[in-house]
Amino acid sequence: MSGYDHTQVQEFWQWRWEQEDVYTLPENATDPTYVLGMFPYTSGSLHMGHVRNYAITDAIARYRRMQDEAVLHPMGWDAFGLPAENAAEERLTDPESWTRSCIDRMRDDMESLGFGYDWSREITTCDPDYYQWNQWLFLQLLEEDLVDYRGATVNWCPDCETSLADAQVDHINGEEVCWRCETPVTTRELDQWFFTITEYADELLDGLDELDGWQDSIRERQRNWIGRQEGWTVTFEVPAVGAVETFTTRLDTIYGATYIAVAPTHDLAKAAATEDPDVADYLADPPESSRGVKTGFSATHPRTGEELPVYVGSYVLEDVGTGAVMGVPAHNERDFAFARANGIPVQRVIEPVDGEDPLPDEPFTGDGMLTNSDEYDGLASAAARSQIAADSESVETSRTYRLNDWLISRQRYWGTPIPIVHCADCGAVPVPESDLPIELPDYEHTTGNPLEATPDFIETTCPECGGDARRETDTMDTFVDSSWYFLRFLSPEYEDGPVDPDLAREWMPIDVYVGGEEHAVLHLLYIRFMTKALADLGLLEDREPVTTLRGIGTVLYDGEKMSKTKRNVVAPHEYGPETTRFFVLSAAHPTQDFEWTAKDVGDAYDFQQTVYDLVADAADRQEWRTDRRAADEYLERAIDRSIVAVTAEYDRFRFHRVAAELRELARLFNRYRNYGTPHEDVYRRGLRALAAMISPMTPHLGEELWNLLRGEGLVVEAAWPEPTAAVPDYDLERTLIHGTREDVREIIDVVDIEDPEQIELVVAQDWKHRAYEQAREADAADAIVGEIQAAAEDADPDRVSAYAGDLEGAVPGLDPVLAPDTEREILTEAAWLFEDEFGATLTVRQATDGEDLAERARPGKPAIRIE
Ligand code: ANZ
Ligand code: ZN
Repeated sequence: MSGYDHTQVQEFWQWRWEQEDVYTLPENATDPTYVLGMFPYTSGSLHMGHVRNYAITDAIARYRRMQDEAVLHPMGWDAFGLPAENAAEERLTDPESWTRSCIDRMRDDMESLGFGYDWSREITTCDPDYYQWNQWLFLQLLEEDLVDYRGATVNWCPDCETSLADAQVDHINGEEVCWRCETPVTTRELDQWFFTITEYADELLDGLDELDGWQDSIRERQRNWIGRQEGWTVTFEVPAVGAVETFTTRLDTIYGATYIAVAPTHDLAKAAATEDPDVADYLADPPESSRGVKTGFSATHPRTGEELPVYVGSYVLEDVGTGAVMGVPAHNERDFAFARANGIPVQRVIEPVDGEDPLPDEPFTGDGMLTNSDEYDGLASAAARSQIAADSESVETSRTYRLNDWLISRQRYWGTPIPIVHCADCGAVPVPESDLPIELPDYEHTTGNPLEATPDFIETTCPECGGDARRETDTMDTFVDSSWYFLRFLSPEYEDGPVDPDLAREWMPIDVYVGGEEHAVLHLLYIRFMTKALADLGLLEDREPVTTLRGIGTVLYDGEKMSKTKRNVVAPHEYGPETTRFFVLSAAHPTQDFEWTAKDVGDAYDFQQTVYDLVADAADRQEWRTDRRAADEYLERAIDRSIVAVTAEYDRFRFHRVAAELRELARLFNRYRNYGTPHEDVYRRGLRALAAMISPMTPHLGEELWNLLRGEGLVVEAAWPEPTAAVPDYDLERTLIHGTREDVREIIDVVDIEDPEQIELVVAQDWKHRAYEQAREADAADAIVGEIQAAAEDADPDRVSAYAGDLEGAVPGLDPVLAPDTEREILTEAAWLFEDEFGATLTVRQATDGEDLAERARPGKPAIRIE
């Protein structure tokens, strides 16, 4: 028998798949199952995280195809982005050439791994054919008022020389750093383009409740990111200047407000700075500490009429609430620290109700009972909030969000040009649709934004007045490219819009979307936003893009994430592509992190060899049996049980459990063929089922096995195996067999039986089963004795009440068991396993009252005698 030659087998089957065109989804397919892995950023070659991600989607796609579903399983390239520019600078090439060579390498990697993609739908975001639709979408959103152009303080990475969205700022050791290069982030004031995603804040938040197919952890992170807070705005008049609006969630503390504080970028702060150099200094370099600066303004307390000092405080965030707060030092930690640092009085207005007095030196931040609050004294916090709101004209209920508008401007070359022209007379003018795409010019090696250094690109005429104008040099955040790419896969050639609306109606949403947990917030929020916006444009019907989402864990090496910078990368090919695939799938639940170990990879390799040997042996076999024996009945049922179990595990994406099931099945086959001459039909069916069930995880091996077994056609197109008989209680059957074999082993071991000859299994009497079922259905222990006695009235009352007493202690929580006949049948079929393992003959019978084994037999746990 020859060994399994991975390389040869892989090349051959890849060629066959291509020849048969098995992965191309016909354009007229009705409602295919859409399986998508987050498309890769084109950074070089595939890493282990990619392999894991795409092995999962590929297994799902193959499994669903064998379930007779049409499957859409495409792949493409997230090809724009800053690293391409950096790489181009380092290697003296240009971003496009570098990106294209990465794509070629990654596509080769994917093909050698045997991922079954419909390559006819391949998309690349740096193709003008693709990014023209970014520009088109920008114009549509602009028309819908979902685009804003405004001066804003932006996070700035001095190293990448570009602005960063909030979510691209990482926090390392309390410092804000760039997500790409970890350079500390500074700020800049720039005119910027935004998508006003905040318009959808409520829908983005509320919609999460309906997304049952998403992990709770991801939904929770989105909720926190959107950060909706219900509260009130309270307006304080500022004589001579106007008014200041503050946002609070604790209106009940209003009588404790002893000052007003505004963010350094607040209008009031700017106004104060023009008159007061101290304030101007403060704004120029706002401190990290609680130190504030007092302005000359005062604000009138809307309830007491008192004049409160107005401060500028860097702890007040410009983009939270209104960028201004009423300071209540007695009941808020940050306000307390600020009051301390700036000599502001503290006024207590809430008493704790549980009697515990707060320390005099600490704020009390809980709800309680009002004091020092005029007519509201004695009210509880919650009641006081609604009462004060109802009584005060200057108070409005209000919601605020942590979510900000999506800043899409990047001051870089390698991205989609924003289709805008700046005209001295007409302002920012959108480029007419007919002029799209605005293509990127050739790359210039410069510092800063290469587009600024390309006069041919910049100099243009105004679409409105025809005068001289300047092209916008900002390009779009690459998250714009990926916010709708899943739609382009439906109709990659469509020319009248980003997607054919008829196909979108039928094929969307994505049925299963799989990707790294690091995208739990940004990317997944942006695709949800874009879907809703496109629905409002009339292009889509669905308002959510993804039905079932799986975020996947990380592959670790020595406890650390495998990554290029850590130099602990194992290339997918080191152990052979299919072994790598099988290993990453069988190592852990998809959402779990797991450790790469050479031993586990070796096991994955060996298992493929084992399965191959089993099948090759059967293919060569001359001698078969045709009469059916108990062992064959057992095998038949065990195969059915495996099919049911494996199917359930695939449905839940638990590939590691599939692998465990298949290992067990292979062990059983091995035992069976060593036990005696196999029954041809039963054994061949089992091996074919094994080949089919392993093929979503190891497709090349699957084809090879299928071929050896003379299966019809290709396994990738074969039907998923079906059980011959229903096995609703397959797990009970297994528990019974495993448990009983375990018990026999233990007895032989404990009693130290040298050479067992006879094993007798005695199944519990019918009345015990009936009593057991009564007890199992009872939700409480009391009163079951009577019911049990009624259920077992044909049996000896003393025995019944003794058994009822036993059961009473175990209610509730009795495990389900098989009916006595089934129990006997299953054990009888398993007799050969006992004989094989223990070298003894096995008999199975039911207990009769009076014999001593009958006392010990329990439903699901036969009495055992060994001689
Ligand atoms: C008065 C007050 C009294 C507040 C009190 C709290 C407790 P949390 O605390 O997370 O629920 N706030 C509002 N806008 C802010 C801004 N731009 N920068 C910093 N802080 C701001 O968030 C709500 C509270 O955060 C608000 O309620 C406000 O302080 C503060 F005993 O108002 B509170
Ligand atoms: Zn003009």
